[in-house]
Amino acid sequence: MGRWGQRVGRPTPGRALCARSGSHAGRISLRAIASFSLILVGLLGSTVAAGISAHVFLADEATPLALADPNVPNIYRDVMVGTRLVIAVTSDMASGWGGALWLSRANLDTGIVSARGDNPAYPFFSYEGSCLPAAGTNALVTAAADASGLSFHLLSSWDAVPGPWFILDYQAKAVGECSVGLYGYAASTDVVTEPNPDDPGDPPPFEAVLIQVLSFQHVVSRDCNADTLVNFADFAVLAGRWRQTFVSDPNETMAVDLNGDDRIDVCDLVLFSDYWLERTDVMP
Ligand SMILES: [Ca+2]
Ligand SMILES: [Ca+2]
Repeated sequence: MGRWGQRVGRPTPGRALCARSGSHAGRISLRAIASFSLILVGLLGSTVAAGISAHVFLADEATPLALADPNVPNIYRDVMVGTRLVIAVTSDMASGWGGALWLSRANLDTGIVSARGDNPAYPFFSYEGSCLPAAGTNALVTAAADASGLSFHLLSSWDAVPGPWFILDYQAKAVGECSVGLYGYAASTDVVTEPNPDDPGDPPPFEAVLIQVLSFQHVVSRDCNADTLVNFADFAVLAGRWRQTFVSDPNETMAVDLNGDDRIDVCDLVLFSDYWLERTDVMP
């Protein structure tokens, strides 16, 4: 049992998605998942609820990711490429609920969400490790990937109680912005809308109400030796190229020319220092 009390241990980030969602996306269509979820939500008598929210933590699952501006919610401070975060979906309700976390195709270029611990023995495929006890005995998390993006469908059970319901992993893949939307399924007879392949952006390819958008900004990693910690070993790499000039690669995810001016100097040292002793993940 981890901090959040999930029933299945945390797999390697990204493993669950890579290993499972691709194969299951072919067997379980987005339409089927959304329709099934909406049917269950209808039976459970719940629709979009104000009491659902997503919260972002560092990989230790305990430290909240700081906001860029304390007065502006959901827009987080810059994180280094490679940083693993945790998204917890919590509720103050004691009822069934259905919704989804969704990344558009464009956002998948920079960030990735993955779920934990699938249970192939369960009657319906579910990432059981992402379902926390408060979500109830029959909570489900399923994934679907298509041309529009990546969806993780979340469904709490009739015996859900207030508390943390779902936990998923997030990782910064490349420099740039990434937004993750939290949606609640809408109560409608027009249960599913077809995605528009010419418009990979909003809205998502299912009928839903937007609850929250988590906005991440990824910057070049200062962890030059990729041991998840920014410390003297990384400083030594920067110092070893001090005052050198060269042509920087703007696509490089670990570089010492942090401001991209083709020169290593005090400007890069200042940017390096911003992440001194920070980690991109928990201890390996
Ligand atoms: Ca390092
Ligand atoms: Ca520079």
